Amino acid sequence: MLRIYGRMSSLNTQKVMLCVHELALAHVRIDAGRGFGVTDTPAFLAMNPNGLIPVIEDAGFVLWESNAIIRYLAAQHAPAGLWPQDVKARAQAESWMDWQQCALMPAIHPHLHSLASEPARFAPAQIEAARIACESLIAMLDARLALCAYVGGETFSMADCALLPPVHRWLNLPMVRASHPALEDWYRRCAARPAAIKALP
Ligand SMILES: N[C@@H](CCC(=O)N[C@@H](CS)C(=O)NCC(=O)O)C(=O)O
Repeated sequence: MLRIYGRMSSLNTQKVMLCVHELALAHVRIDAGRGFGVTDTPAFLAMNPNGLIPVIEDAGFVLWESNAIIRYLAAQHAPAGLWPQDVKARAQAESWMDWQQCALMPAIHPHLHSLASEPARFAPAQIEAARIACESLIAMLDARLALCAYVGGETFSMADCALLPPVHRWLNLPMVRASHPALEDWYRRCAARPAAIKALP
């Protein structure tokens, strides 16, 4: 059976669990990371030398990096659903997934830590710079969602699995944000899906 290592408070684990629940996959999730430990054990480091979650093990096949895991599960279990069949549609979904990792996450990171878990880690100027960067990135996603119903196109895809958890965090941070109607509509539709209700505590 598919095994997922990761604590549910981890955004990257939430992305994978959203995909797992969308696909209704039989699975076992093992709490790991932060207070749960596990990630510094030789057995875990043999699976992921980075010592980070999430990691999956699927009949002996081990994979780390949340977006790689989402791609793998979508390609294997939903070739016409979460994994768009059309090569151009798939490439567009993938470009937004890479954007989530390379652009959105670095910008949102100081907010998640300073407002949620580690108040002293970032200086006020860094937080303000991150807020401005996030607003501009979120505006880009809003413009995309004004053109199509979901991040990858007209249907829910693996790109939505990668984007929903960070947007969920952003929209629930206790701070003033600009209004983004298309993004907020997409968020409401996606967050109401049964898989999202399970994956986003
Ligand atoms: N790029 C990696 C990032 C993985 C990552 O930073 N995971 C965090 C949790 S979201 C982690 O393992 N933190 C240490 C811990 O929880 O012990 C991915 O997308 O999977």
